[in-house]
Amino acid sequence: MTHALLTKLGLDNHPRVITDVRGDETPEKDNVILSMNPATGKPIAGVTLDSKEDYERITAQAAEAFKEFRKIPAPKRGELVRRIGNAYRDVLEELGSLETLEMGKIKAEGIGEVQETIDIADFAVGQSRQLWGKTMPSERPEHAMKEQWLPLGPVGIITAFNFPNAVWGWNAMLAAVCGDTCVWKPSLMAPLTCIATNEIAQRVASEMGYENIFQYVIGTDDIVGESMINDKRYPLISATGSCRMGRHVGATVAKRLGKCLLELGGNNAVIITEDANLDLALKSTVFGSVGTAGQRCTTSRRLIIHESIADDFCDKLVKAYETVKIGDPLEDGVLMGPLINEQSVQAYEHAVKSAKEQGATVLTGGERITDMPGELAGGHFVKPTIIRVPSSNELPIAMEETFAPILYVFTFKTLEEAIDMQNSVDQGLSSAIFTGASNSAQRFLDPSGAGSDCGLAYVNLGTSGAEIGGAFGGEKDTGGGRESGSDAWKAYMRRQTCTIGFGDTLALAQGIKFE
Ligand code: UN1
Repeated sequence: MTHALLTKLGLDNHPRVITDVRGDETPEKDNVILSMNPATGKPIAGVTLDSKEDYERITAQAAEAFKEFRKIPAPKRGELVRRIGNAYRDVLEELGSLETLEMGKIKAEGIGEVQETIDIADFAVGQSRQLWGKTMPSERPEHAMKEQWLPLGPVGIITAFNFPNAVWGWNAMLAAVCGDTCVWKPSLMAPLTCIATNEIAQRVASEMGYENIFQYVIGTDDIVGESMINDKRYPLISATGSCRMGRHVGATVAKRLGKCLLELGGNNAVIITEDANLDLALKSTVFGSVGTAGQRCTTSRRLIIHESIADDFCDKLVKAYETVKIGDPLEDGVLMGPLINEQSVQAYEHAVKSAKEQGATVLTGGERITDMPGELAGGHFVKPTIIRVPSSNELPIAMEETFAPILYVFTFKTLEEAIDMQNSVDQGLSSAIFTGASNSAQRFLDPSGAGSDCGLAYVNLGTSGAEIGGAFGGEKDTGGGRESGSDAWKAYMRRQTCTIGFGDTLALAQGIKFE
């Protein structure tokens, strides 16, 4: 299975990929990392790391290629992206399965993620004919004003392990129609998905005669990451990851006055009012908190439920959690795979322990799974967990984002209190309300800004699973960036205001006379 997948995706004979890895042995080279299967703890393949010199070469190539690529008409760049989207359609299942193998999300979600890249490719094709600027009336006679959007330069794209394909897609598909070249620094936990994804895009680009449009650098934060964020040749760094990482990237890029697009952590809550469709709320909450084993930035981490329905809803939720099939993420019917690695399991255990010490009650889960059968015994499996917060509604650990399937349950009396609780964390990515009352829904979306303070706000839907058509991202410690749909394309271009005189008389703005 693994070998056939690697072959189909062109990774079996790839110069960067070493497929004859056995056991836990690191290949005999210090510039090689192992891509591990989190469901078994066994290596899938080795990948050679880029050095500082490789980084320099790749960046120089991206800068050089940009000079020509920007001259290609935008709709023609759209044609490139259209062909890339189709190339992903051809390997939808294989690429989705590779993700599953490498980072452990279930196959349906792996395929769903590649679909998200295809969707953004389709979106970007249309966008390539709509890189619109405005015209505005000049205050001077015989003058015209307009703004135009111009290609920006090479874009540095830093991605996390949890969305190893689509987050690059959000950036790269738009960047390409905008006329930018891309250099991708993937997570060292998902290098194979990066190589397979990028090779397809660049193969299609090469077929159209465009070289070095899509490149990647696989390396450590110290060598590759630091070089990239400090490098003026990247006018834009788009980075996805933890708030800690984002603070460092943001400060470093700001120091050189570059642009940053940050998509960082979330601590997303679901509010459920007493008049909500509870069946819908239940199903959505299970997907939102257990999907991707709690490793989405949009995962539901807090449930804020009206006190009158809390006990009953928790009973049902516990029952639903206990039916979630945990196992090999490639197997049909499995709903939850492993966490990415042992550190994540430890972070999960630490959060559960802290919650108990802080007075909370574990309603279900709370421990790693030690009796997985066969090969899965070496995997990083944990039980999806529901933790009931003490009636004081105080639980410091719940203010932190733990990248694991832990849902903390809070209760409220008034909607105002619920919205305050929802907004009381440092992050501001995603939020949701389940309610049957239109007034409550509208108060959650209050146009004065007094409702949810997040970048994403859902009504009668869970916190995860955004469509690509909207702008994706969040406020506060989530970093403020917006990716994918709406007008997120503007981040990948520079704006120029053009004022054109077409008469023979000098006219100064603000009516200034200078004679
Ligand atoms: C992420 O977890 O970094 O809204 C991205 C969602 C997905 C994207 C998640 N469309 O859950």
